[in-house]
Amino acid sequence: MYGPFRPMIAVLACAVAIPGEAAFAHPTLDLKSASPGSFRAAVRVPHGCKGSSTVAIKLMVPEGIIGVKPAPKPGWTVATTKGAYAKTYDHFHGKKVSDGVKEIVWRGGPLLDEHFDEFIFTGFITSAFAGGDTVAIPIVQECEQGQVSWTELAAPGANPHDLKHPAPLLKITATPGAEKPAASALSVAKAWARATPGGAKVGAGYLEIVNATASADTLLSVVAPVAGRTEIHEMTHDGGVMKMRSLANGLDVPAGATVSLSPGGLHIMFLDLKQPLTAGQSFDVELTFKTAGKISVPVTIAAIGAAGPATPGHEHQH
Ligand SMILES: [Cu+2]
Repeated sequence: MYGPFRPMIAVLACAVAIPGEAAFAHPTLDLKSASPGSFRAAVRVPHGCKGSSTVAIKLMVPEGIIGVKPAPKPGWTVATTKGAYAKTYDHFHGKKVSDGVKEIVWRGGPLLDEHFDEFIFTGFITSAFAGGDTVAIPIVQECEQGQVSWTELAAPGANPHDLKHPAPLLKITATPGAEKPAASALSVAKAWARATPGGAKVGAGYLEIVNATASADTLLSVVAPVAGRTEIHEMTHDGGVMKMRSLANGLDVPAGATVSLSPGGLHIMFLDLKQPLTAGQSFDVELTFKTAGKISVPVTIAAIGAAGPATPGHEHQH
């Protein structure tokens, strides 16, 4: 019955799909990540400008990347523009560098829309970048008809896939040698809990997480032998009422940040207590972090209603 209409529908679907696909393919780097130091990358140009052939690729060198050199390319001329950097950087062997290539233009082709090509360059990632950073390398694509500026950057927290003309990105990973000492610099301190009245099945604990590393970490879970199970809770306002909410995906600890769990805010919830928490005693908890792994700390138990951990000078009990 509706057989004859089928090819028609298929053709329409294709016509709609093609511009959509074209919008999603954009210039990228073949190199996805690099640690500070030398690198080699190629800009991949997947298509022209709305069907028009590419005749030039202009690459803007981001501040903090120095010593950039383009590779010559058969059928293309290559020109560089040099200038002063915003600051002086350390290159190899303590050599100071304050100027260099800031722009590369490959001109030639034409590179047809149905072909792709790569434009190679090398450079040096300075200590202006650390592991966890992302560097955008803006590209302007010039065609026989029109041009496209691949220079858009996602706002913090936004999805880069929502951008129409995103700049190619390079992820910076930590220098292999620097990774170890940095990773061990996540520490947990000042862990304490409030004593519980007899028969209570829940208690709360507090502590401080100091992340002195260059990368974000996440507290995934806490295990305490005194409790049947343990959760990480946050306090939220809900129509003027404070409510507790379990952080099912863990607690984020940004790079360089100190996250404090304290009364009225973030806390560790001890559920199904096997024994009352008695002031003056202590117990161990084991925290598991995504990157730092397992860290065990002693938790001292302060009086019911205490605002903070008991300090030795204020204890006048026997
Ligand atoms: Cu709670």
